[in-house]
Amino acid sequence: MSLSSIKGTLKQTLQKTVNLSLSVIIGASGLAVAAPFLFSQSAMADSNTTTFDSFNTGSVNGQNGWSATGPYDESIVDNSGNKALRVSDSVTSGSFGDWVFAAPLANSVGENSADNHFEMQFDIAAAGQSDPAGSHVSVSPDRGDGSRMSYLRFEYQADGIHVFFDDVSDAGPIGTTATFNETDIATMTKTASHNIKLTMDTLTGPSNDIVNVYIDGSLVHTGTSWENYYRYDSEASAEQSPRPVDTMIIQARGTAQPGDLGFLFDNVSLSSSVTTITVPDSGGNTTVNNATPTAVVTSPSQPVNVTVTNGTSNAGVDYSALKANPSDNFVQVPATTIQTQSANVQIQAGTTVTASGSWNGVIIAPTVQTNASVTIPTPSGTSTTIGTVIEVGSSSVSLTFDQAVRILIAGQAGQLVGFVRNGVFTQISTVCTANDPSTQLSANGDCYINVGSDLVVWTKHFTQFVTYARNNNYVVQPGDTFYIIAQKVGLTLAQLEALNPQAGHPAGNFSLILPGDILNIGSASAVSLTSATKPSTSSSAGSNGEVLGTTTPVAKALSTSTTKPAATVASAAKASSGKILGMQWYFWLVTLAILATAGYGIYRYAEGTETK
Ligand SMILES: [Ca+2]
Ligand SMILES: [Ca+2]
Repeated sequence: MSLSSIKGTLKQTLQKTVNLSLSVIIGASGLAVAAPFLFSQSAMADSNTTTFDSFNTGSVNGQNGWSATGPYDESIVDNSGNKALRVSDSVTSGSFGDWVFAAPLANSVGENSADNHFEMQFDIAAAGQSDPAGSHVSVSPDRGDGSRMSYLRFEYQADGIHVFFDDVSDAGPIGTTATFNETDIATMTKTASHNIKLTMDTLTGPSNDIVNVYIDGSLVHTGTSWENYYRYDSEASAEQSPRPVDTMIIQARGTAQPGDLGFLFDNVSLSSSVTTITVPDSGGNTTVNNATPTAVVTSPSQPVNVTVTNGTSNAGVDYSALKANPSDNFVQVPATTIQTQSANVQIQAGTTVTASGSWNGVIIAPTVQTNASVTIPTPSGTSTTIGTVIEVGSSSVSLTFDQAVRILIAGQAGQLVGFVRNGVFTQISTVCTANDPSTQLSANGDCYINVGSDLVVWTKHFTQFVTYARNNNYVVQPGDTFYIIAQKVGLTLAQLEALNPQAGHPAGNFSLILPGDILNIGSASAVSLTSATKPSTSSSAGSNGEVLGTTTPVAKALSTSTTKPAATVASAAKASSGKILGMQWYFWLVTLAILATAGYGIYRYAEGTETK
């Protein structure tokens, strides 16, 4: 049937001119192909899709499982073979069971059902362009008798089709009157078709169902269901419990607008499956696992504790419901703890998380990565051993925070630590102050501190974090001098000498070392492998004599060699550079004496000093 014949059919039916757009219906059919459904692995999951293309024109009632037994303005219309369902508010009623119902799923979705994740998706377009403001239809998940568990209303207004969402707040007990919260969630153009998807997770217990509404592929709203209306409101006393759903109802209630053309529906898909999300309980606690890897946070104030079951893939915390605008790339989050076997992340209350680009609001829980996934710059003659590599945040965007986040890496106290961003390794060389490191960190800053047997990083960004150790042994390379080695490994000359009293030829003669000699450069220490060549630019105001005094022998040597005991590692290194100069002059004189009395050494300490 051609567009003109659709118009003719509608004109016959409605006695008015129809302005049905060809592009609207074609557009509607085009969207269906690109609208995949996500299923869990549940054997119970099922789905159905209706294109209407095999339907007969006229009422949808009785066709392929659809029903519409009331005297309403609904009909299958045809555009050159692409058929669609048109429903208007030309006739309205407060009844339920006789409205338009989609072909039901085999498996219903509900708190007491095997499946607890429901999706309904469809294309919708204006059937005409001249319906007056207020013309509307509503669409809801339902079980076939009008027991709606959520609600979307599409309503013509001067600036387009407004989409209203209603959910229910009712804390109970039974007999309490529910409050229906209506939100105007979107305004869609009237001249194009739009794809609508509503997902509903019916989680066990009150006040915790999650309903998400997507328009043209983008999440536009997150709310809850009508579960508490059925659970508590006296209107539901005949059956005081949340309803399962297996279909979708299309209806028009309220004021009728006779002659309206209403809306076209096409490519209606329904599905049931097992949810992949969990929500915090009344205490804010939840555990994620492979079946439900995502914890969804809907309260902006309740602290959340997420425990990640060991072995969970793609565990994450979804804050998208807290975004002021779903398209925002930032969100303010409540106090959050994410506990995994290898790490513990603590985000402070009220922290704003900002993404470097478009972001779905999900923070991926710390995940252990392979050691081979990072490369740490290692000076020749030395080797490093990677302890733990964890990735946290997002694999697609960089996440930053306006308040420092605490990341505890279990069992890694005493290790060196750094992070990898965009493939570039950066050592975290600043030691945190013992208290309130938030004030210590600049934007994108980091510091670390040993806490018991664990290593804690305070940071304002998420990425890959790496703990590692430098091996004690350094193999003397051709051209090396004590001075060059000290520079390579980030020690002062005095520290290197203190660690190697038996080095040199003869022992104690540091001016003569040979390739292949083994020097002790300390183990994991507070001293940076790279600080000698890449001096820290963080002029931290913090200090931590305790850490310096309680870590490795190298750190102890450092704390005794510096003239500023309270200085941080970074500033201590700087302070000791003056000492290096002092030692250089001393050893220069020694070297001259050695050269004068013992002839030429193959490897001269003086080489190092000449470069200063
Ligand atoms: Ca169709
Ligand atoms: Ca629930």
